[in-house]
Amino acid sequence: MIQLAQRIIITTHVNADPDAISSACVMTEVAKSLNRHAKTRILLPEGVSQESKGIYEICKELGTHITVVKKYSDLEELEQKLNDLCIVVDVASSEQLRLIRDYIKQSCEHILILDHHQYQDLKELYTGSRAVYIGNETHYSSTSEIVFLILEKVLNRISPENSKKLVTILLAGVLSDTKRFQRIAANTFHIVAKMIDLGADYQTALRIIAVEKLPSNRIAKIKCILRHRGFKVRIKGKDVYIAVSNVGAFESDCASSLVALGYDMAFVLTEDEKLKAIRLVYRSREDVVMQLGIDIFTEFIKKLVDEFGGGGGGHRAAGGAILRVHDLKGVTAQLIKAMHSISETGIMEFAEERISF
Ligand SMILES: [Mn+2]
Repeated sequence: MIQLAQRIIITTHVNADPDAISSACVMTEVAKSLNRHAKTRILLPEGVSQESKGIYEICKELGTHITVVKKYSDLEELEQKLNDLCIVVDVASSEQLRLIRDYIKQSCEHILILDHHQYQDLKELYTGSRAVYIGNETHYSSTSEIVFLILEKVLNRISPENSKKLVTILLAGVLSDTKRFQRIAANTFHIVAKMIDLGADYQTALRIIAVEKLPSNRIAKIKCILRHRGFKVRIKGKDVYIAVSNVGAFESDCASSLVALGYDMAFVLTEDEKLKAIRLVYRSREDVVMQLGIDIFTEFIKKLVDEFGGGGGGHRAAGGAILRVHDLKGVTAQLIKAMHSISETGIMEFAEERISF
């Protein structure tokens, strides 16, 4: 099919993650190695995720034609001709094609679907027996593994230098989808070993998907830790550690850092100058909240919303609110009051001396 095609489209889900972009990029090279004459291009609905930027650059360096579709008019640059073949990778539901969903439905004569998700809804693509599916969620933990097995067959047609790049980005795709091998399928390690044998560079793969946090994010977290107050309360006979802090931005990273530090719950306040209000986020250890059988939203957030106005949302263990008051002290005082009312033995605040010079 690839050999006979004149126009080939390769596409994936919105906000392509490393597994999606690597699979699309490698399938493009597979198609090009089999058919130099076809017009082969990648269509990306809405672009790529932060983690995928490095892979996107490598893919561009390989000379791949990539069109990012952010609005319908971006599709106009494609001639209104039929595509002989569309290869849809890492897509579990046609909804995930977002803006290009109709284009794929209408312009593709044949569709090859490569995917590893357990639950799929791709009925729309199968009309008139034009679609073929390759994948199996118990065998493969990522689409990159499936694509690797296809790439292997044509490696003799690709330069050794490019082969190494392609297997490395596929390895990055596997690393990302398995959360660095925390969840794998039957064939994952076998395929990864073959990738390494063929020149995949593990360190490079790890590095290209590492997201560099902005320096401002780091500063926000440091301020959050320096400003925080720590409390111990007693709920259902158990000691529970609660942190309260405030920061100008990155409040959810701040709250997660406090939980990572050892607190069971963290509340972080931010003054919103535009809204003249206080934004609040809360994060907690899911296991502790479950054990205690409490709901942070009802025990804390709802009380604050009743007091100050505003609204909030989230789950029993994580969420946020906007409070219609421009008063950090007032909100903090109210939070401490809520701790008092939930605690069986009053509250204890941690206090440590600082070394003074
Ligand atoms: Mn995937």
